[in-house]
Amino acid sequence: EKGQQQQRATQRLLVVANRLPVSAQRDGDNWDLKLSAGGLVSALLGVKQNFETRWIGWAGVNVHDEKGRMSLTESLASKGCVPVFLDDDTVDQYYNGYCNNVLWPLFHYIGLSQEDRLAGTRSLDSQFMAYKNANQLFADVVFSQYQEGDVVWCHDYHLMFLPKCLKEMDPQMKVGWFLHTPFPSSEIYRTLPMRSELLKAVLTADLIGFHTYDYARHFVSACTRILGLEGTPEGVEDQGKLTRVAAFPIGIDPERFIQALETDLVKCHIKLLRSRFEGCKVMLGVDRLDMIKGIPQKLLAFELFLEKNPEWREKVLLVQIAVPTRTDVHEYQRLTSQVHEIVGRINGRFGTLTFMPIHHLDRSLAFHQLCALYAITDVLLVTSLRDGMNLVSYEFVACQNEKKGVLVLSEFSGAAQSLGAGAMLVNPWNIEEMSIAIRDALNMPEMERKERHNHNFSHVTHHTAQAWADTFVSELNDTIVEAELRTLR
Ligand code: ADQ
Repeated sequence: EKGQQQQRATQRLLVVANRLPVSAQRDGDNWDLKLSAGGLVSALLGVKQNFETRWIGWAGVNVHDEKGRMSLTESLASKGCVPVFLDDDTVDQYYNGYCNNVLWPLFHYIGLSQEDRLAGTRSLDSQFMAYKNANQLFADVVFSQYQEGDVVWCHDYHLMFLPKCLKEMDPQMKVGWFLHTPFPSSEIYRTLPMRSELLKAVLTADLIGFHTYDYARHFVSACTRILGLEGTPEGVEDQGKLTRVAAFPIGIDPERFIQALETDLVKCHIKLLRSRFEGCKVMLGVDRLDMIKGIPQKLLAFELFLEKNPEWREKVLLVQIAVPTRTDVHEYQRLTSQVHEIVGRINGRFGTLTFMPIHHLDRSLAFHQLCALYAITDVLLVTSLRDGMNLVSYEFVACQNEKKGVLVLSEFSGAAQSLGAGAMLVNPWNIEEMSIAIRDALNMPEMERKERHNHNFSHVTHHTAQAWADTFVSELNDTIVEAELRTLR
């Protein structure tokens, strides 16, 4: 056992995701590298302690000259990162096209209009081809880094073909795949034209992980209904070969937030915000500006709340931070204008010369600002229409040990399964129900707030990112690769 632990302590983990944890920007002959924000990055930074980690992925820039590619590769090496280079057409067809226009909406139950979907089918074949080619490019880079004994962990819907490409290159390679989004009901999944090929590719992995038991069950039933394979409590069986499928709920690094609250910088910012919002309850939303996050629904619920509860006007404000993403996609531009229009209307209806009910920011915040905002908030509103997990709710809980604020949480987020007992669960499609939840959250007695918070805090501090990664990788280590099994037989 001890020897095994020692072996694991020095084991190399190759983490493969579409995006590297750093974004690169060119400055002449040099590269400016910035740590990118996001759930996956913060979660995986925790795993470093137990494994020697190497990251493989796209750096978010297209580099056309060999000199530039070499210098970027060199700069990234100092951060333990290895770049995959994609050309413009691949980024357009694989990333904007197949990943973001096909898989992302489908996995989040976002129905495209029949017209849009029909128009999309014309380019679907070439996008799918680009998707497979891009996955092969990732595989080539992984293979160039791979040493015997390494474990390879593939992430997310961008890389469903990667396990297959890797196993074709080396059947002995230990390969795991984890999905950060929901996996939809098989009734939704089976409308995808390439449904079988994608499932078969994922099934070549040794371990397949999801955030919740429901997503794992949806995946297994897609395999049984579409591929005719056998689903077992352990996973999916194909002619005696079992692919393990299980739930591994992600977490955050709570200490990072708890310690930040003790720093002078955050304390100073907390003071500033408190005096700025004095005499007012603060509600908060922190989301990427994405259609899955239910931002318009949240705003409409707040509007209805103000309409029905005039005694709360000028006594509560909503701070909504919405980081723009995928800004070149038409649907996202439409969402931005829709959100701006609703915010304008509500501020126009309920604002006064000295008070605006909604503070809406279209930008990302620095870590210390985010921590301070979480700490002074009375009610956090997470109204996702679908969300794999939702780490914002975890981060809020980590920062609320003093205030013990209320978490209003969509029942369609993965987090509803882990924080459901402490949060107030809502259906984001029911605007009236949400407006009542807002009122009840603002009026909740301290005793109840404490009880609910303690429940959530205990979960967030016990189910950390580190524990998530350790569990996944150690289970992956324990799987017996099919090729090994054949030699044992
Ligand atoms: P996301 O959809 O990005 O992640 P989430 O899990 O909430 O959603 O993580 C967002 C991260 O970005 C958080 O760490 C948050 O602090 C940060 N962030 C958001 N807005 C910010 C802002 N304005 N300024 C600074 N930082 C900001 C995907 C899935 C989720 C899943 C994660 C991890 O969609 O369902 O939980 O991956 O698996």
